[in-house]
Amino acid sequence: MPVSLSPQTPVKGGTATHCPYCALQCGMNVAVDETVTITPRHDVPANAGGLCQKGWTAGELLTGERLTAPLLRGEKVGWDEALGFVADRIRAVQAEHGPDGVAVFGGGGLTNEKAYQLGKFARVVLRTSQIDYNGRFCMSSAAAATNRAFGMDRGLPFPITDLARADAVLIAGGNMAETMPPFVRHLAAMRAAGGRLIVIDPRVTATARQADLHLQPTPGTDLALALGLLHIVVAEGDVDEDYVAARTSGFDAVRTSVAAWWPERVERITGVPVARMRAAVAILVGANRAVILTGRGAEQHAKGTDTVSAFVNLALALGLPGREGSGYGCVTGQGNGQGGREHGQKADQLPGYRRIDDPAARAHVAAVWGVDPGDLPGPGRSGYELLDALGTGGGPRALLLFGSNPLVSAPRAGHVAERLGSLDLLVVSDLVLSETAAMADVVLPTTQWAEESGTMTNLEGRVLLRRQAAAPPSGVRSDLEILRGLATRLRGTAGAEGFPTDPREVFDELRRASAGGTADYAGITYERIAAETGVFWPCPAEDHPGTPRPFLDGFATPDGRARFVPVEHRPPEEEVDPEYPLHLTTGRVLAHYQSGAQTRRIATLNMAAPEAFVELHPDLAEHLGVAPGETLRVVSRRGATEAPARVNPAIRQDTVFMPFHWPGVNLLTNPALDPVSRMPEFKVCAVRVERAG
Ligand SMILES: Nc1nc2c(c(=O)[nH]1)N[C@H]1C(S)=C(S)[C@@H](COP(=O)(O)OP(=O)(O)OC[C@H]3O[C@@H](n4cnc5c(=O)[nH]c(N)nc54)[C@H](O)[C@@H]3O)O[C@H]1N2
Ligand SMILES: Nc1nc2c(c(=O)[nH]1)N[C@H]1C(S)=C(S)[C@@H](COP(=O)(O)OP(=O)(O)OC[C@H]3O[C@@H](n4cnc5c(=O)[nH]c(N)nc54)[C@H](O)[C@@H]3O)O[C@H]1N2
Ligand code: SF4
Ligand SMILES: [Mo]
Repeated sequence: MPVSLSPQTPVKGGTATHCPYCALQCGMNVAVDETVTITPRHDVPANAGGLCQKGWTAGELLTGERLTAPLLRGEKVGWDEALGFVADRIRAVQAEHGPDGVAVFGGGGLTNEKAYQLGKFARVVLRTSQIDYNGRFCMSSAAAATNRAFGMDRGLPFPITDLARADAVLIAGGNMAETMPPFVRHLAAMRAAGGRLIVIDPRVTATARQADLHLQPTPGTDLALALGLLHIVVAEGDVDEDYVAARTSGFDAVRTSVAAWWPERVERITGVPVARMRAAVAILVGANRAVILTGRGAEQHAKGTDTVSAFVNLALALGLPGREGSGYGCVTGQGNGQGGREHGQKADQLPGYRRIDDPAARAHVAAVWGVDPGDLPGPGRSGYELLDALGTGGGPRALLLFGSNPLVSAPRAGHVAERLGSLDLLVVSDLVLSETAAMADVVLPTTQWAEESGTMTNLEGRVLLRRQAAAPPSGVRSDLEILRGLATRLRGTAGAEGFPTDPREVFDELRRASAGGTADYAGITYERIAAETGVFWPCPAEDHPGTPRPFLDGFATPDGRARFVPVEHRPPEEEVDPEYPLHLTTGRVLAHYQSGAQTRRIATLNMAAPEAFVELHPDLAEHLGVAPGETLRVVSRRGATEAPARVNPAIRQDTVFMPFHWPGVNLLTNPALDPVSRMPEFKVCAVRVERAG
């Protein structure tokens, strides 16, 4: 039976769909008449009847402030004029600078269909290698480390409901109580059944407060901590030798490399007492089933990939990955952070998680696209390197941006603003006039979330159907329509044929393009997703059940064994010194999402969290002579920003924390990049804090 995607479908309580925001992709019903009513779905295991504040208020996105006409240098124009202008300028830039003169930047919030089409548009219509996306700032370190260990990057390689069955869960650098509140239900169920939670975070977060054991390291020292935990496991004879022998390779080098990381040395680097490290190991070793998770706190560092490898090594030594109820997982962040990193908006990637430098992958995808493999460009620059190159000598002169607000969210944002400002052409497709859209030559107003249909792959690797629940306002077009409009103007009607606007048609092509790849969606259909409440990839055929736990029988490496990777600790790129004596770390609060472009326009959320703040310890506040609420100036080598003080004993004395949902904090952050993943060091840089004025 065909699945209805129409907003008119009379579904009791509204249309069954999913949240516009994070990777939990909570199921919700959206009912639209004069008002929008949102109720949680109970049939989606990730949230099972729960929603957070952002989900409950998401209806305001549909009724609130919104772009409804294209803007050309700030003036409202018709679509024909806007798209014609963009196409003319693209032609002119490429005539002068070649195909790579035009770049594309995407986002992990885009549906699979959009992410796929954006990658295809870049390679087939623009023929540019210069495409990357904001997932580079998000999941790239975890992805790089799990690819090298398991041969596959599927955030959680098990259903989220497995957490409730664990005897122990360790979370390194994740604050789910604020970033994915319904996630905590699974942890609470685990604890209610006697399981224990360990949290590693420099702050006593809402999540850490629910933990049985909290380790509070100096920012940027998780790698040493993970090496120290593995040292203890080895020293105590607690390595699962049978598992290591049967299912892994490379342990000897790791065993040798952790020998030097005795606990007292690790305590000196991390500030975590030896007794707490031993307690953490005792909980993990004593557990029948255990799960180790990492979040951005451990990953967003210039050594994020090695840090994740160190936690994966720990999980492997304990025999966890590929065992039912146990494992290692990275907690994906953006709504389609998982699917968005599989289908080709990444600089080195083709659909199905294929590598763009692999001749077989190029041949397969080129055949689906009806082009010559030799015409596909090679790998381009990574996210920050792309932004950094804009408008420079050999860099792109034009940028098309879909689904990101880098003026607020990119590191060293002052420099990024300069680079964006030096372009010959900046085009932004968005629903709202984000800070980045406000500086664009052309703004294209697009449909959002509940106004269109498409698939999203949640943090479990479960492909979901986000159904249209409302009619879009007149004047806006979907990203798929925008891409077709540009393809028509740049390649003629024949060239635009490969750019349909019906998401289902795009998905059917994505299935073929991904077939045989790591992220194989060939057997997934809209009908199956609807009937089965999501299908786990890989799913190579329509009669294949999907793969909730891909590593049970073997890992996705050539020999089926997981690979230990020896790694060494190194300090953050920027260490504190007398001039910049404090660590700045950054992250999220419950009420706002990312750069805040969407949530700062929602009244209820603004009331809950009206402005940025600087969280600092009472002792530090006293030392600086700062009163709660007083405006502080925070200065790094790259910039300065001001925000009120929030004095809180829940943070280390040597560290201050700021959320990045408002412009400001990223003026300070360090764009030092991880050598493998090209992830910027969002989570630690050196600052000084002064009283403003
Ligand atoms: N409310 C809300 N929820 C969101 C989002 C949002 O913007 N707002 N965004 C979504 C997205 S895209 C993502 S990626 C996820 C992110 O989800 P999380 O990873 O949970 O979020 P963060 O707040 O960035 O970082 C988590 C924690 O890392 C800690 N931390 C900082 N430095 C370090 C360090 O050096 N080591 C360790 N161990 N911890 C450190 C911080 O104190 C923070 O509590 O959230 C998703 N959900
Ligand atoms: N200091 C610091 N900086 C960080 C982080 C941190 O922890 N600390 N975290 C990083 C992380 S993990 C992430 S994921 C990034 C996220 O940061 P951004 O990439 O800026 O993400 P958003 O704010 O979600 O921006 C999405 C934009 O796309 C628009 N949009 C939403 N849906 C669609 C759509 O379907 N089509 C189009 N065309 N537009 C759409 C929204 O309105 C919004 O303007 O920030 C990173 N920056
Ligand atoms: S936890 Fe994430 S998906 Fe669920 S309601 Fe909140 S923002 Fe939406
Ligand atoms: Mo993210």
